[in-house]
Amino acid sequence: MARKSKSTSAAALEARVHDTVLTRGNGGELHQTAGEETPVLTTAHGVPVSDDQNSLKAGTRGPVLLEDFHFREKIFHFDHERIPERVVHARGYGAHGYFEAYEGLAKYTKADLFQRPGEKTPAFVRFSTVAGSKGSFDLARDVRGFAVKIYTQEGNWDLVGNNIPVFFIQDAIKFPDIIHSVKPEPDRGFPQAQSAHDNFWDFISLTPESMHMIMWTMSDRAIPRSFRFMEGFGVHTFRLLNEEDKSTFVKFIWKPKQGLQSVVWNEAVKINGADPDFHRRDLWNAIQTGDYPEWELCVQLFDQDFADTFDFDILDPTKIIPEEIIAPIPVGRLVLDRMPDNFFAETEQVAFMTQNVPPGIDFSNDPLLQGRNFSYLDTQIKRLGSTNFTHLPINAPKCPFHHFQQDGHMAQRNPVGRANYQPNSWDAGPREDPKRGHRAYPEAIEGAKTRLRAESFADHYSQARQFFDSQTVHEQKHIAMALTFELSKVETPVIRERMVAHLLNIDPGLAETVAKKLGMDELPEPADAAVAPRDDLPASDALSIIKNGPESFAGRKVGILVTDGCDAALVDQLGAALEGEGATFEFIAPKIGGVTASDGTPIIAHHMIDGGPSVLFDAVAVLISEEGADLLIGEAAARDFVADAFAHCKFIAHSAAAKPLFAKAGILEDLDEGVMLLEDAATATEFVKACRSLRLWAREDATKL
Ligand code: HDE
Repeated sequence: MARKSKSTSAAALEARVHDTVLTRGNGGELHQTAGEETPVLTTAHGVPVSDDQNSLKAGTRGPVLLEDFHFREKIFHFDHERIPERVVHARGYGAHGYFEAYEGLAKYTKADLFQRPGEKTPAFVRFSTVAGSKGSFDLARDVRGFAVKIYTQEGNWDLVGNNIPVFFIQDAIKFPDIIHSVKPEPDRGFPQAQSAHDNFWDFISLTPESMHMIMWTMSDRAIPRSFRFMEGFGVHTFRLLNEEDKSTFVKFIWKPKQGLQSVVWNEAVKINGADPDFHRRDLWNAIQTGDYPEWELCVQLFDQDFADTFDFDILDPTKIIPEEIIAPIPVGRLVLDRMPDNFFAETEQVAFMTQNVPPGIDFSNDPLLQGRNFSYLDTQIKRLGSTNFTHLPINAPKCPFHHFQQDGHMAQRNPVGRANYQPNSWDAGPREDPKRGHRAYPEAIEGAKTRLRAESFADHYSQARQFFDSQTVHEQKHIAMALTFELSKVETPVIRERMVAHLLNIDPGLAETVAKKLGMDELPEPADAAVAPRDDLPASDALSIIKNGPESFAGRKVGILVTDGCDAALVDQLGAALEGEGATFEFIAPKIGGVTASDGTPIIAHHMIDGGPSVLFDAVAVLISEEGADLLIGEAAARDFVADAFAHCKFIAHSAAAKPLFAKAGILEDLDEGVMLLEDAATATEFVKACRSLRLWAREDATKL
């Protein structure tokens, strides 16, 4: 005899219309059928559905009938759920918030959002990696996208930036090439989300203009600890226009109130395995717990006279203007305080476009920016499938808007009335406003039509060297290690050599270290330089992450390893000290069921040890009992927990009983002032204070390159 699945038992079906009935499903989970409170399941056309567990068949064991319109519609829609992922920046994570202007910028720009200090304008931000597919891991070595949409009262302003202020190429015509080179190689379909392969380094080694950007992507900027701890840059020079149409050049920078912080490469590799969603989980947790991340929008303002005297071309997107030359001025703040209700509807369907600028903001002739202004519109049609992507709530302006664009796939707003053109005789519909409308800066342009690159774009090494010179010793070491790692994955020796030839123009010491680590017998000749690299550009502190860390440990997270019998008072004292600082903590225990502390209180674990490795935390505490230590010394994950925290230069608090675990993990002999014994509230506070510097970098000195 045929059996019905349990969830569609006769009782449940009978109760469907009037009662809410809970029945046990096949997996033992609770299923709910519709009652007075619960809405009735319908088809997309609104027809109520009687059974969503079984398809319509001829006989209980017979074939499924084509007539089953509910089944067909459900599968049809499912088959079409995916849209093309973004060709770049496919993996991203977004949040809502607001922008609040400070005083001061109104004299430079008539842009509406800067006119009323203190007023809040809604905003949506999407952070992303560039190279990886949508399902790739968060901690790839990569540039991070930092795209901001501000829904101003004069239209949407999209500042589609990155966490690095320069770019690989000077002309948009090279964009498909650089991206093809970094994406999986076309014959083999790998590697995913990585630049460490021949094609990428082949292209880079043949493209000297990339060298400045390469210094940034090989630095720890490309492995941020959190989206919350990175800067954002508009990259290009833009223009501001005031009421008199006076133009001021501007570069935009987002500075995180939380300070800068990155991970180290060995940590990144492990985080990708332990939690591929590390960055999105971090943003989700911070916003859900009310710890809203905040950035200040800063502007570097300058005029044509400065542009004419600046050592580099302000239209060249491979150059920065050091903050020591033009100080960034804070002109507003961005706060992220709400996660989207639905990832697809908002984060996936949001369409950022560089060409979305309100009156008062205008473009410069940066050839990368000009190319982007075409690409971003074009790509939305491919991705979102219709010219009407502006009808989606996440993309629609929040100010009144009127135009005669009509029809097309999935149009949701259609013109009413007779007039759908202008001028018309019906005195109907919107008209342009020469004063209020967006006007381009009337720059006088003349010149021969050519495909030449300006000579002022020719210096490819000086700022790369300046960036390297501006790093701390430890950061310089990380750059050398990153280059060595990446080039070690390159199988073609000549590509490695070409790269070392470029490095010789940036920093001979760096070139020698990398060549030695790669096992090259001799150094190549330095690469031909179109313009001799300068060595007189002063170091800029703003370029270092370590010099721009946080002032407190707020917003950071400690992993506390506990076992049965752990000292309850110590756990409480550490918890209180962390909360006092605005930091959070999670418990890691041998079993997910948790442990019982010395005073008999239960501690609920967030992770078991394999699920909560120390790489997921900014600092760790090992507050275990003697019996706990006996148990943990036999566990590889527990030994890794402390060995990794130590190797990654993290601060480690511990109970006296933790020593045998340190011994087994091979770090007992090397313990330093960053490994701190917790005895009471005072030592807990000392530990949290020490954590403010995030890492004890001196520990790294023991690691020889
Ligand atoms: Fe993009 N870029 N890009 N890009 N870009 C895209 O647009 C492009 C560049 C950036 O979270 C695409 O909607 C060209 C620089 C971000 O949705 C596409 C060039 C900077 C995002 C595109 C550049 C960026 C994108 C793919 C060279 C930093 C993600 C999907 C001229 C200033 C936005 C999309 C989001 C996305 C083109 C270079 C930032 C194909 C042609 C420089 C943050 O239109």
